[in-house]
Amino acid sequence: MIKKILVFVLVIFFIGCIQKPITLDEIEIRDYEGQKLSSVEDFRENSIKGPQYIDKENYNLEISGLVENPRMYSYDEVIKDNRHYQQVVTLDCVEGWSVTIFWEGVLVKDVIEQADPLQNATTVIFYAYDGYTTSFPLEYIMDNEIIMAYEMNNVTLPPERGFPFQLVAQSKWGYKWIKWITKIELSDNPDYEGYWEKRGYSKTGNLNESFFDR
Ligand SMILES: Nc1nc2c(c(=O)[nH]1)N[C@H]1C(S)=C(S)[C@@H](COP(=O)(O)O)O[C@H]1N2
Ligand SMILES: [Mo]
Repeated sequence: MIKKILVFVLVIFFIGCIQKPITLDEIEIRDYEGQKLSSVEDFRENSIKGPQYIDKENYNLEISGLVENPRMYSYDEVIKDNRHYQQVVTLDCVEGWSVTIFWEGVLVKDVIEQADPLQNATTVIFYAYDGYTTSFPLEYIMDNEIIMAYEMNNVTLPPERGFPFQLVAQSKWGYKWIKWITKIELSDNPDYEGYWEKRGYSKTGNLNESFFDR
């Protein structure tokens, strides 16, 4: 009997020891399923106020506006409470450079749905730590698999690349790929204009269209 209990306790103990591996050194991957990737270093830093350094411990992501239950999430909550998605997507800047990266993130729609959007919400406005903003029709977020990335090429987003989250706005120009996201607001104003949109860039930001609309 004693022996059985001892074996039982030992088994439980060993199960407890089998945990997720701990990544010691984050090593960037440079190809994915045969496709060559760009490097985290290949970006040109041209953000409106330069790199932003966000402290993970004091960070909150706010979901507000036309929602039934406005929410605040910590960095860990965003990552732990949502399913993870990976995809290779190319970011094309209007300045003529591009980078192809293996992204990992959470679906924006999963994050928004927990706040229960109201019927009259038509628009999703993203805000960033540096004052940058951009917006999308709600359908773009809901009908596509749009992620907010926390890793690129298997490494945590560096501060320069938008830590904690950058929007992977597939099929949109780079200026729609907002970094350092702090707030997601649901709105009924389809005419909202973000930072570059106010300065004449197209509101849709579709890659297959010209980005300058006036
Ligand atoms: N918060 C914030 N996000 C931003 C920008 C910015 O200035 N501030 N620049 C945008 C532009 S114009 C591009 S091309 C991409 C480039 O990403 P990178 O700065 O990581 O290269 O970020 C976008 N996201
Ligand atoms: Mo850009």
